[in-house]
Amino acid sequence: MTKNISLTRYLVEQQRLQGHIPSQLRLLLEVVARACKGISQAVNKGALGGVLGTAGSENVQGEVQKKLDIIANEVLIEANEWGGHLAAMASEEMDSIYVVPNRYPQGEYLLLFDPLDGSSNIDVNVSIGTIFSVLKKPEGSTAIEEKDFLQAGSKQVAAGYCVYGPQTTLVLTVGDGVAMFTLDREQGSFVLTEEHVQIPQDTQEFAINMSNMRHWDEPVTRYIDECLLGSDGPRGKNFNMRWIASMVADVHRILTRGGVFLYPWDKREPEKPGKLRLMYEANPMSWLIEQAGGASTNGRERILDIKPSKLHERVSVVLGSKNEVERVTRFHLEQK
Ligand code: AHM
Ligand code: MG
Repeated sequence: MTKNISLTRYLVEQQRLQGHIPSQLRLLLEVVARACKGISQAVNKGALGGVLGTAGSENVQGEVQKKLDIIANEVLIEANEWGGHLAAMASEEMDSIYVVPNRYPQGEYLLLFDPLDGSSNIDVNVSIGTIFSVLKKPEGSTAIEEKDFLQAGSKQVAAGYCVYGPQTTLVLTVGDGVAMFTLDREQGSFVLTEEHVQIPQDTQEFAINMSNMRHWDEPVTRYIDECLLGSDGPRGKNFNMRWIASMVADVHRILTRGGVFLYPWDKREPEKPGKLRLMYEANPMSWLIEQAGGASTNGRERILDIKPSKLHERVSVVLGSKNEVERVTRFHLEQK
């Protein structure tokens, strides 16, 4: 374990030594981390804090909002709007973008987040998280509009998530590998616990919601069928399966010990490209995975190359250990 390096020190040193974290971005990341600490506290209180259950409203995607979805969204907005580092924010839980009010200075960055990912796990005390992505405001853009957010994931300048599990862990990339920080509750600060995270290229573990099997497309069925045949089949090895139904927790496991995660397009809603959101979930997670030596595609192309056409765009996701992602992608490209 690395010796007592706080997130603040890590960011200062990255700024000083590597020169790729401008001051505004450093402030932004510190503020996001502080907001995550606040969300972590609310999550930990659970029933004692009156934060469980539904809020009686729906988000733009027609999903029932939980109280914690709304609390986490408010915590992130309130923490970030006044610091002068942001021009605007976008959230999975808000219909349209949130431009920083005139009473505060406008910064150079755009922040996107899924404030509380894995909402179905809130009430059952299973890991959930916050996912975030940072883009630069386009040059010369003054009055920020939704179209300013529609940049490919390869343009991200920072991305990460915070998982609220047995430990609260913040995972971050600014384009120079992946670092993990564990929340020290006594100190109240995030401490560096893992640097230069790398995912093994091969794995024997897949994550997919098997209850959707009858709706899958042929390449996905082909891949999972092969895994299920185990050492008797073409893979010549046995596979294990995990599905937490919190993308943050599933991705965290993959960053920790490898694996492949799939939330593919399926025939339940053929007009939608997938369930997960490109800009709040797939882009930040794809960049983290690539930075750790893994791969991420929508089955056919690299997710980070997709140019979004709308803020709440959905996407099919295959990410994790490189050789497995390449295999699933090849199966899609071979599809007749
Ligand atoms: P949410 O952002 O509304 O919580 O939904 C996203 C979550 C992901 O975290 C997870 O991978 C997936 O939905 C689980 O979906 P399902 O319940 O269909 O298995
Ligand atoms: Mg989510």
